[in-house]
Amino acid sequence: MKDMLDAKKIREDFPIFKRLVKGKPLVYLDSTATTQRPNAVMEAMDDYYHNYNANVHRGVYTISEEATRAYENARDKVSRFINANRRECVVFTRGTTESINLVASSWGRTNLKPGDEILLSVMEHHSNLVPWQLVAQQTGARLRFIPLTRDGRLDLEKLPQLLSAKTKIVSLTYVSNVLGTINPVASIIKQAHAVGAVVMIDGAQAAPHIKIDVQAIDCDFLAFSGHKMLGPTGTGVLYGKLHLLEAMPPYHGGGDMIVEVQLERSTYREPPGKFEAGTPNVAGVIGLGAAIDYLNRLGMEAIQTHERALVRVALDALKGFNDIEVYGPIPERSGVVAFNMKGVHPHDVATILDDEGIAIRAGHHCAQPLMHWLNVPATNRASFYIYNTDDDVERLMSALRKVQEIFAPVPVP
Ligand code: 7TS
Repeated sequence: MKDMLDAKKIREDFPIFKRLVKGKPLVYLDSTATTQRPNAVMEAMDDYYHNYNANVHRGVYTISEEATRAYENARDKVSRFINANRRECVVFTRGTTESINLVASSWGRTNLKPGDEILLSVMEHHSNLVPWQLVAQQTGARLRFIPLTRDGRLDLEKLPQLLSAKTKIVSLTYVSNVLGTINPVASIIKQAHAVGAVVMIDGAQAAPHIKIDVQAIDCDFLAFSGHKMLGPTGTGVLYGKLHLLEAMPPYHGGGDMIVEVQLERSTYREPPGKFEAGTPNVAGVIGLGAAIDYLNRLGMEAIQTHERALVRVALDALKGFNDIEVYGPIPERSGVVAFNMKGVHPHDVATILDDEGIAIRAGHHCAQPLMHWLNVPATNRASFYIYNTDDDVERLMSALRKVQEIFAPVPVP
């Protein structure tokens, strides 16, 4: 059945759930940082290393051809996964961070000049802020920011004032890694295109959780990471519209990205080869292809339904705590719940939860400007994915009750 996930059965595909942490079964609630990996992904990588390990795009011998085919086959899988119109629009990178840096450096340094504006938002992850700060310093372009509403959405009433002929690029997250907000990117992209701006979407928290259709939303660039969607670390994707990729200079120089090299100058391959200098993460990309197969078997709609159900249960249960504040829109959000317990530092909460075998993240979640906006130094964050169950939510809640007991004020005699 494609519309319901059987999380208990899914867990059998993930060897990590066999282990104990502090003598208790692991409750993993930090998939926003990185997901766990199913056997199918590790087996696909093992198969490459065991049976056809060779470099790609260069050998004329059998195993190199097999490796090249598997690597390029993964590009087809990614391309279909996001509904790209051409496989050449898919560039393999090390992750979202590298994909955004690639666009900021290559597109940004070529197209931005003093007086131009780069529009971001207050809810961005550092990896969609710092690369633009760097390129703004280098080009003289100015950074502007979409503010947030009180419940943690983009304040889109301000968008018309922020967009103008000066806006050259808008770069926004599809889904917030802290608030869980799912931004209405298609409509924002339409408005940005109307003033002639190019739009980059940070899809790190979208690709694992919701169906992305790059043609439907009409983004110019999209970045995401393999390790947040069951794939290996060190893998990622940059999707770009072909005419933009063709016009951009290479980001890294080296082997495999050239047509001809002379001592003083070189000519480059067409995209995506132009952006994939050096030996790529062949095993990782093959693993990412296997991760996409796994997600497709489950179905992205079923994944989103499952996460929404878990989040609803978690939000309802948290209402029972009068000392817990939850951040972000309620109820529609992706599988993330950030919260604080009054008077208890998030690191203390996370440490006590760890004693119960429960992994949540505590900190600023690489979103310090968002923390300033929330007026907190840090939050706790539980995030849910395909392998989480109602039991996990229940264990989280009983561990939070334990935190309450530990931090309960001592009665004055
Ligand atoms: N953008 C968003 C929205 C993210 O959530 C993250 C990582 C990144 C970009 C960077 O991805 P990377 O794979 O290149 O590192 N987010 C988190 C997080 O929330 N906790 O740890 C990493």
